[in-house]
Amino acid sequence: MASSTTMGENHGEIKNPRQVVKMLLTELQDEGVGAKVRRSIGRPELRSLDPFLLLDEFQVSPPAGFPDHPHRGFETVTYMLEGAFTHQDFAGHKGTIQAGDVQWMTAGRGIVHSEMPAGPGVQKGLQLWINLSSKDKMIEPRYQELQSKDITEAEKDGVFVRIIAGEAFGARSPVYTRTPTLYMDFTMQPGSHLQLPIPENWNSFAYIIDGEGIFGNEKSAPVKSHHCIVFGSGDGIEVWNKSDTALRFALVGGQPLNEPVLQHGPFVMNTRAEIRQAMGDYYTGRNGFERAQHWQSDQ
Ligand code: FJE
Ligand code: FE
Repeated sequence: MASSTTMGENHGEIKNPRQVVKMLLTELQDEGVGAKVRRSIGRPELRSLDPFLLLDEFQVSPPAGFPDHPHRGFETVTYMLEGAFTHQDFAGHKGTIQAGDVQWMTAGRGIVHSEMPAGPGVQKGLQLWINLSSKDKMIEPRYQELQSKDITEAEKDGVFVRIIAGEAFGARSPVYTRTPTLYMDFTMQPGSHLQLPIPENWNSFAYIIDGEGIFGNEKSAPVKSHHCIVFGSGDGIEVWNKSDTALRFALVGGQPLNEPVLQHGPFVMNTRAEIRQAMGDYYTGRNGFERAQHWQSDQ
């Protein structure tokens, strides 16, 4: 084994690159109150990609936003691309995330919050929903918040990466992923080539933010912005930027939970009985939703 590698980790050599098995172009749809999102994971053609439930690229100008709403049974990861968003929750947790910042929110047994643009004009970002395993669905809520300056970055041969979760080019994110997940923001310069290992049994997808790239097979057609591509099985991914502008994309991978997924809007549980319980708990203020009844955000 090469001396620069960590024991047990594959740091580059891809023997069986994952191929693109699905591709879809996202379209703007209405969500929240007056907000617009481009949904990839979570739409009818791609209900979920275990453990992922949803990926929205959101673009929101005041007064639109996502006013007071609950979550139970999963995590939301908000990554700002442009502008800023303010959130407030029913336990008094507040904050504003700016371009490049990440809020990793483990809703667990229950969060009620608002997510609203923090300034005038269009505010943009990505929101990913990651399912929690049955044993973690009712844990205490938790936040992991990273400012842009605290996000691990690495660079290799014209490929720049911001590591939101997991490991790339020997660098690692400090984020704890309860459901094992990798989440990268890659920028590839023209002419660059990327190989990145992803554990064999994980599901993975990419969402193109800017530019165009060739994924999986060097001879395939380039994929442009606002497309989501799902990778098949293999030990990693290969990407080429053969265009004359930078390519930016989010890469997400995760270990499937292989459990039943019952979703009712913002409640994601394993059985219908647990969904009924979540709705009842929210309306009656129990089992983690105690503060829900008398709380209202001030935005
Ligand atoms: C939600 C409707 C919603 N995508 N992207 C129903 F709008 C939401 C929701 C969001 C959301 C929030 C942000 Cl900041 C970004 C989003 C949907 O808040 F959770 C349900 N259930
Ligand atoms: Fe939310």
